[in-house]
Amino acid sequence: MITLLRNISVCALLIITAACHHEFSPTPFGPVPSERQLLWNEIKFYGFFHFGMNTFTNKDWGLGDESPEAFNPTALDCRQWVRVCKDAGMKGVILVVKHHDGFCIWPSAYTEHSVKNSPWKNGKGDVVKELSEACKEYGLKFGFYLSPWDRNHKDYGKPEYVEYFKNQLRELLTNYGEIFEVWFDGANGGNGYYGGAYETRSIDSTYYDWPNTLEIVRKLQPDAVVFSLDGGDVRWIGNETGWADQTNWSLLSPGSANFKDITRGQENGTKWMASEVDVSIRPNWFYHGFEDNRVKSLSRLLNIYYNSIGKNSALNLNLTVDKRGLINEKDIEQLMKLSNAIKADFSFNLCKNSKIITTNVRGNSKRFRASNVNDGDENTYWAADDSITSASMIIDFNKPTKFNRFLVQEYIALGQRVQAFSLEAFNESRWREIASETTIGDKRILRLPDITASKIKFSIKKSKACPLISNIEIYDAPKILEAPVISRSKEGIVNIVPADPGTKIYYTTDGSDPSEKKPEFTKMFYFDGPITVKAVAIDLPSGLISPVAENVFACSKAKWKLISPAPINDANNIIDGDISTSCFFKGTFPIDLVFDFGEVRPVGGFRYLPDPGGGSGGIVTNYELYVSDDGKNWGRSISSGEFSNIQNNPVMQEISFTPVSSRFIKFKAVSGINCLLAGNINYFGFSEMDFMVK
Ligand code: FUL
Repeated sequence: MITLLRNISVCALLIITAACHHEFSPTPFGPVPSERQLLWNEIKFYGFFHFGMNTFTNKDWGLGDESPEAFNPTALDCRQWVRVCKDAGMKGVILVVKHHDGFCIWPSAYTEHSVKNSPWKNGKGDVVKELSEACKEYGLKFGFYLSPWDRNHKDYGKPEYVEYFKNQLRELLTNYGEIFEVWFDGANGGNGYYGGAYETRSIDSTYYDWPNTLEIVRKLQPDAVVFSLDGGDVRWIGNETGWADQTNWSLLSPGSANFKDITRGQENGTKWMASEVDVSIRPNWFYHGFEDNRVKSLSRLLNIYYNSIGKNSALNLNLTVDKRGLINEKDIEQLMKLSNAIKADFSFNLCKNSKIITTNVRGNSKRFRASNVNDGDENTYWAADDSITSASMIIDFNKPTKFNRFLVQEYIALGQRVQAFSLEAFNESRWREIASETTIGDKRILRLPDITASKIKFSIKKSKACPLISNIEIYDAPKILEAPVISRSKEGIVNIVPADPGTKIYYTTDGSDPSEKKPEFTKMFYFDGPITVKAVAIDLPSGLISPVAENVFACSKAKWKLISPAPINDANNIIDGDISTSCFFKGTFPIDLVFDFGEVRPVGGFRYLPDPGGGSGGIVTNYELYVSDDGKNWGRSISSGEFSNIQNNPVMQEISFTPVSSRFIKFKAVSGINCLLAGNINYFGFSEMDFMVK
């Protein structure tokens, strides 16, 4: 009898507990991630590979008329690519299998424009196969980028091409094992070869039949996310420079979202669409030897890491594979610096042994206790009661502790909730606010100045529903120094500015590496001719050294003048060697910029940097260049072309050609984009024009 009663009461208790658990469990709020979005979320940091026809033609966008004969890597080794990614802490890779030029790096059954007609492995090679197998071997996820825009295909713009595109998609989704992400580029339509037509073809948003095209992915690879704003699961962050906004909602109403919404997400978005930051380790996406000295520095890469992964985004970092078919050594060197710095920054979690005290625990239940935020398990979380939309917790170190990183995560399976949070540090018997922020999302990492405190207060100021926090980590990351900035004015005055105050600068002008043993830079100097300046910043007390900064200057621009057209502001801004100033013009395309070098000089190339306002400043996409001895009679153009991906990636464009001697030069901006229309007047913004004058 007693046993029976005991059993009955145990049962009752179990029922009550179960009921309570049910009652206590927070319900999802707003759109939540799907199963495949949650799987993708775990991958977070992955490598992007742009390798194809452009690698061999030295372009970033091919026109589509390139010959498959050109594709011939001499030592391709996809296992090297995957090993590098794995060593760097990446969990997956995305391969560009067909870029806008239409060349397929797998032997597609639907075209002759592929590796099968290249000399590489006598036409028997398949890069997609080699890379997907290497991924399997090393345990990394594999995904692909397939450009919808195809400048090679004769039917591009017609329904036949869409069938071709779908067939290729099926091929890729069927023959290469598990796929984690399918990347569809938004760059679509324009001029191209198109089977010999050499014309401009535009398409509208319905052209690719996205609902049915996406259905192919859903059916063949249900766990793969699609990177696309047209019905996809993951959204582009809106730039190719490597940053997400401070405020970043993983929600979007895709149909009605404007550019700003794409960057920041939408607080009341109707669909879960977390962001991916895609950025290249070099200025452009494909390998170009002339960029070997422009691989991003450690400090830039770290900024990218904190501005993507630290701001509720994934990071898809592009590495360039050179003509050998190997990731270039320069890329590996910088990537490894990044990976070591990440390891060092997150080496010891100061939160581990601290006590966590909170003002509210949901239903006073152990299941939602505050210590869930530092139990190392992202599936447990601290939750407040349903009525609570602001709450705080104290992380007690028990002794003064120095830190400079704060990492926090929401339990996103039940929705993104937090709208505002702050941090306070307790030191010398008072609380002081050290950060006031907006969204958290899956992961937010704050980079703070060095702070010493015995306690930290983390307060959620505003939340759409009761906050659910799964993880908090605190670190004391080592310092790194940034490279100094070297510039030369139009008049030939060289200046070097340290990025970190208090550091000393040492420099060279003979090409050798700068160090403490070389001259210290104490004041600006004049140098008129061609010169290479290298510099480092050194923090003498700690011995920390910055990366080497290098700037190669041609002849000074002291005698240069912009002759026409008359700009809206100071004409010197376009040639002052200072990229922080811009020169604006009014007009319509084509617009001719005529420069006078003041004397006849050999010119071997030019650089063009649009105003960073980009969208509002007007960007030139196609140009022609002419020279003249008198500024009146211009011969045939000595160089012409397109700045292919400049809209998404408005970096310095650098063009070289066989040197010609001349006194006057005309840069004809043939066409462009994003020129702010005021009435029917366009504005063009040039940050800098530079000619390689010897
Ligand atoms: C852009 C393309 O136009 C670039 O060439 C590059 O592939 C980048 C990832 O996406 O839209």
